[in-house]
Amino acid sequence: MRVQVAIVGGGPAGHLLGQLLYKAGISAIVIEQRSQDYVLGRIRAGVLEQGTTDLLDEVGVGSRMHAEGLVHGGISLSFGGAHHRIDLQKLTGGKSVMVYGQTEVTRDLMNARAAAGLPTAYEAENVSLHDFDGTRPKVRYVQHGVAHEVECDFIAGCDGFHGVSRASVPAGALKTFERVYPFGWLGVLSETPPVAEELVYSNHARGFALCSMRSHTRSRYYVQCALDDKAERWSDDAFWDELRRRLAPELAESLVTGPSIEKSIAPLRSFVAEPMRFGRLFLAGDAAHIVPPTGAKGLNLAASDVRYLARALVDFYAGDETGINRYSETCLHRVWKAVRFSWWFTSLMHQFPDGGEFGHKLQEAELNYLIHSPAAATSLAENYVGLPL
Ligand code: RFL
Ligand code: PHB
Repeated sequence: MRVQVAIVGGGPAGHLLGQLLYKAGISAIVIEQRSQDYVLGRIRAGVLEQGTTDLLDEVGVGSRMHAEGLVHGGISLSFGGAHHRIDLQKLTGGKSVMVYGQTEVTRDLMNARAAAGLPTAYEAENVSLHDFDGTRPKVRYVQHGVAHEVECDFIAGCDGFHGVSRASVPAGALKTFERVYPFGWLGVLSETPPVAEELVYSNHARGFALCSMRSHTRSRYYVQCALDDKAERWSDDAFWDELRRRLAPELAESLVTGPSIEKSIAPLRSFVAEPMRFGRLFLAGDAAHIVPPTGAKGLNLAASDVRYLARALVDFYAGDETGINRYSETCLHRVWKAVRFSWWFTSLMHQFPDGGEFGHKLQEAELNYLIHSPAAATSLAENYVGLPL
């Protein structure tokens, strides 16, 4: 098989790139190691920046998001027994975020891809990348026991943090930057109405908690947990008790609980690989960088990477190589700002083993500063809704 672009990884980055290229008349295949159901079973992001929703509109998959997604003009910060609203809309000149699950974004993109009859290889095993230091790269894989080879002009490595793409770059050609946080997030999805109309980020002496949602009847909650904790160790009741303890009393009292539909633990990490291009291989999304979920930036960064990449490839086929040559630099400029924001928000909201009383007092002072100073709140708000592309 021959295509212009072989996309390795069929998560949100890979599928969104596939749709952008399709709209631009560039041929591509998406090669995904898991089944479609497995990819859609992973519960992850929930908050989309306007730049991301604009992109989904641009590729023609925005209608269900606009019908079912929830537009939020604010978030709350909870600490010291009370919660305080940050008015994102007022502070950013009218911007808001869209609460719509990553699973749904991916489902909409997969459906559009299938409806257009575009090639996708699910359950691709032993995916390997070849000759991307020249002009005729290849991707090989085995699907249902049959070996395949795809010849292409470019490979887009959209296969996440543990994928094969970044690992295929020769040692020494990439520099990596990493911070692993000394805790994780235990997340629960439940068919219960959300405790508040908007998201609540809570700093509590027992640890961070986040109240999020997928709809008016489906909630997503997280509590900070130890790195070596196991989701199986948490009964639903133990989770709800712990969450309640970490919320301001007024919220805790109105929390509606129910059986969990999903329960999992995610570690928190900041990671960047530079550059994001090696020859004809381009890394995008979690394959190139990871941010802790506190700022809700991971999926949005994946979307901005593939937006830059799609535009660069369109320019390349029109005879202009500037975009592909600047791809890494352009992405990293935005990536590092999101890395900074996610690190800052994580540092502000979590309990650190070595934080001590001094650390906690500093967090309290900064939270008070945030809710009383429009300048400080504006900095949070403009990062939360998404910095300009
Ligand atoms: P993904 O989603 O990991 O998809 C990569 C795909 O590649 C496949 N793959 C391979 N395919 C072929 N060959 C191989 N060798 C392969 N190896 C892997 C995988 O099966 C997978 O299908 O990366 P992508 O597309 O870059 O998307 C990134 C986002 O998933 C991620 O950044 C976000 O989920 C992060 N994140 C959040 N981001 C937000 O913008 N807003 C949020 O509110 C938000 N909340 C979160 C989050 C991540 C979380 N976890 C679990 C880390 C909340 C959580 C708890
Ligand atoms: C989520 O709904 O899963 C979510 C929302 C906001 C975050 C992280 C995760 O910052």
